[in-house]
Amino acid sequence: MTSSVHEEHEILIVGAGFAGLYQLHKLRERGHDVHVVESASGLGGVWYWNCYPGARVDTWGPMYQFSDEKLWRDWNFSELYPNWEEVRKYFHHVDEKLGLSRDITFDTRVTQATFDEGTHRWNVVAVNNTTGEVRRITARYLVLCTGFGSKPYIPDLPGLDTFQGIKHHTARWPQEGIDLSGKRLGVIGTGASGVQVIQEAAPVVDHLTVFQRTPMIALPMRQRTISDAENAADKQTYPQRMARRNGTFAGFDYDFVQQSALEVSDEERTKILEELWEIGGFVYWLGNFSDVFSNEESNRYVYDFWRDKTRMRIKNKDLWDVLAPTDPPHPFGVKRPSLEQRYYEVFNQDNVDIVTLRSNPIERVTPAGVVTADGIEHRLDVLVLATGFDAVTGGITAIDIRNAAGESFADSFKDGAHTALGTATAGFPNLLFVYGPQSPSAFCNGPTCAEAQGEWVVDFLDYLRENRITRIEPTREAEKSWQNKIDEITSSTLFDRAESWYMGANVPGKKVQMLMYPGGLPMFLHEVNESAANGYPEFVKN
Ligand code: N01
Repeated sequence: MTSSVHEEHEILIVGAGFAGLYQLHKLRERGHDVHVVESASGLGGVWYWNCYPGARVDTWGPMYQFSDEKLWRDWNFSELYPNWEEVRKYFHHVDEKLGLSRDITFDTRVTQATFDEGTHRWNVVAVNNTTGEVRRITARYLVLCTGFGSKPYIPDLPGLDTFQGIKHHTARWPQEGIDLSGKRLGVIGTGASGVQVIQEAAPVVDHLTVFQRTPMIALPMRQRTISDAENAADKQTYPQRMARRNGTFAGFDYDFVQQSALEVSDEERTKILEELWEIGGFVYWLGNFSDVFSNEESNRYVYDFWRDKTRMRIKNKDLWDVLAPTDPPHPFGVKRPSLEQRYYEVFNQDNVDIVTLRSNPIERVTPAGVVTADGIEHRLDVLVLATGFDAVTGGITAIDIRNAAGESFADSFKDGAHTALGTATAGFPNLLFVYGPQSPSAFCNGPTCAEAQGEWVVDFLDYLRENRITRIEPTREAEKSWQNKIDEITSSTLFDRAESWYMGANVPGKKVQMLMYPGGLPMFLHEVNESAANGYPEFVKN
């Protein structure tokens, strides 16, 4: 019989990524009784799970950190865009400085949470992944920091289970790694994960088959190593750059060009695009013209520039329309671009094939490989499912959360996510999210949002303690008002013109809706801070 442990805490956090760790540290600092449950064996959230070959950060390292000088002063990333191993070391460094692990239960998944109206507390069940030991934890508040990419999406491909080779989703890659050298590799999916696996594996495999449904608009990363001396000099700029993060749309140390692409002459536009391109990284996306996401004509200029630059790298002209089509597959940047180092050169290799699934879909997976509609069996030793996530909501709805009436949280999200201020859902008291649905989450640099929204949640929990409030729940009106704001902003953009995970459109049957708050971090902070200043009127408090 599996043993069972009972614990009681004031606040229980689920997830030990940037968001959960910030909550733990700040709440502990302010004297709250707080504990974290994490399904992985270590810190880092996505950086624990995503250890596939080539996994690395798409944000430059100096800004992909907590802003506390105590943490960055003696931490150096060795590359501008650190790989997953170095990010894990960073979390280890944070843990050494702050002693976070002592309040975290690892290897344990929260499976159930039921609210008790008698005690105004959650009764939580968490199960150890290996021993099956059950922990029963009661907590006044449940703070879900499950991230936007914690539930992998695996398409329902006929025969997938029959494959006899090695098969993994990128976010469930074995911790011990897989030697891909000399293997026949197939990769389904060309999102950020697919691009990274493809460019990393192509030089070592015997043969690579890329199964592409939609071409990725991948941008040059311009990776480079950073010496300790350069890091030291760069740190002079950290305080000012860190401080800037909360004032920019996506929580970076740069923002959009404050001009429309249509306001400038052709020469000036090309010059600006060229400059952004040379800087590299997401600057060409989130530092581009101010109307890149709202004006189709501006967006097209940005796309065409990318297309022409990219085509120059692809030797086989037959692949131009496959990888960098004449007309955009969707407006530029409304599906998340990825950063690449040698992605397009991969397709100049003789041992690499690309299958275009829109014209030649996968019919079935066999024990030996993948059969496409043209009848060809692509024989494989390793099949990588780089097929993404039930993003933003999947990590939350995977937990069996019930209110006192027995209503399920997952059911309440069936017709779409609904929150007040991207922080809580009506019908489910004392439940808060950080970096979750209808917050800036995936539109924002992770550490920035973990701190900015996280600070607001910590202040809110302080307020509740000071005012001896034991139960809070947002009103339906507050949810409607938040939804209206999201809809209004979304309708002024091009985001609904792509079948993206931003819109929940990548998972069959999932409600199509904008899953993030799309107004940018400063506008979001303005909204939530106004609520705080007015005593959180979106919530009923008892
Ligand atoms: O997932 P995705 P991801 N048949 O959903 C294809 C973050 N991230 O793991 O575009 C065939 O973007 C799908 O095709 P289509 C980052 O925010 C960050 O790559 O839907 N193909 C697509 O090509 C990122 O955006 C980092 O037509 C199918 C791919 O699978 C987010 O995580 C690194 C299919 C899925 O792409 C998700 O990225 C990695 C099917 N049935 C990830 N179903 C860094 O910052 C799906 N696809 C380092």
